[in-house]
Amino acid sequence: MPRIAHLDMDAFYVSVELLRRPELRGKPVIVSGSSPRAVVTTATYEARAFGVHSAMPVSQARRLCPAAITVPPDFGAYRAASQRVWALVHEQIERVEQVGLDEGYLDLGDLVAPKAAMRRLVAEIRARTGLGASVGIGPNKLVAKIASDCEKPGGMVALTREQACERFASASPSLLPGIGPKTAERLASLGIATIAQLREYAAEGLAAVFGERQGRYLHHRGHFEDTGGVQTVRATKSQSSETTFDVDVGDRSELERTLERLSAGLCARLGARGLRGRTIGIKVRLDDWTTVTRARTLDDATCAEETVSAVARELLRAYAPPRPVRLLGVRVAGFVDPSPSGEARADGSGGTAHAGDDMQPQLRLAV
Ligand code: TTP
Ligand code: MG
Repeated sequence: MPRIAHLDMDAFYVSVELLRRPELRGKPVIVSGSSPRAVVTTATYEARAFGVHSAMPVSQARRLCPAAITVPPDFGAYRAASQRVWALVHEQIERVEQVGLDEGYLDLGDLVAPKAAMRRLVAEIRARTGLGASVGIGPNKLVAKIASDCEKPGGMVALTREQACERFASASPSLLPGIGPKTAERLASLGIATIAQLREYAAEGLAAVFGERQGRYLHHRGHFEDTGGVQTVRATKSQSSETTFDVDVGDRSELERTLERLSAGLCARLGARGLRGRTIGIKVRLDDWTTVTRARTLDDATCAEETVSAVARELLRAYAPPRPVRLLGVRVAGFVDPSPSGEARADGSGGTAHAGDDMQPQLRLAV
């Protein structure tokens, strides 16, 4: 009996843009920044028909679809639209785990007609916000997530675990969240190119190659098994801030100035949320995409800009990037007193914390 729904807004950022630019409806539109390295955050389905997709460099999108109209991102508008959408969801469903601005899991409990209820919810969202959504319903989060994606836009798909196994038997294992390109490659080298082959592969064989834990995880994924429930409280584990340079930077003092700027923004956000952490880290991506992280744990938790900035600088000096730097980030983790006044409500009253939500667009954009 299906009980969990995954709701994901259709072409979210660009659909929000179309609300105030109705003349662009039906046209290929992409939302992206303007730097030389900007990537597509999202595109209308009309642009996707040309092969344009999220995370693609804008230059490539232009080649594929010269007629595409580019709109700059407005994260404030996306956040506001997201809040309107999720307020509507909360009106109808008690247990909700919002995962990002545009997606989340809904615990349907013992609703008698879950699909009809979800149709009503999607219609309500469309009527009240003008935005479309797709919903997948399944016995667990994994099935629900895959189901919400498979008939976009406007999808409404309910599947049992067995139906999911059958429907996606010939799909690549990388369709499954949690199986990235590297894992997919290693699976392929074992002769596992489809989800059915993953399912049929002996669990011990996977454990021998991937280790006990990951082997078991992959085995379960292949069977569309997932034991994680809908989490209504998400603890903030870390906060970070990062930036991609328009041109790779080799100059140490410029890198250090950037760390200072990132630390200042990050600490302001931590302070506003009442968060203090003991672990301070940096992330450095070189021009050849080598990505290195370094962290240090202090005796006392902090959200002080001078401390975070100083530790970040020391970590950078100790690493001494051997090549020009493409991306630089600062992170604070190991919070001592998690969000006493923040959005995470520990009383189970159904509040969702949107830890890092406001970071997500920038992080994604920073690719
Ligand atoms: P998605 O739900 O992945 O994409 P989407 O809503 O645009 O399209 P659909 O769900 O119909 O396939 O992501 C939600 C938003 O997150 C998206 O509108 C823009 C942003 N985003 C990025 O900024 N970069 C990315 O690489 C991705 C995948 C999304
Ligand atoms: Mg979406």
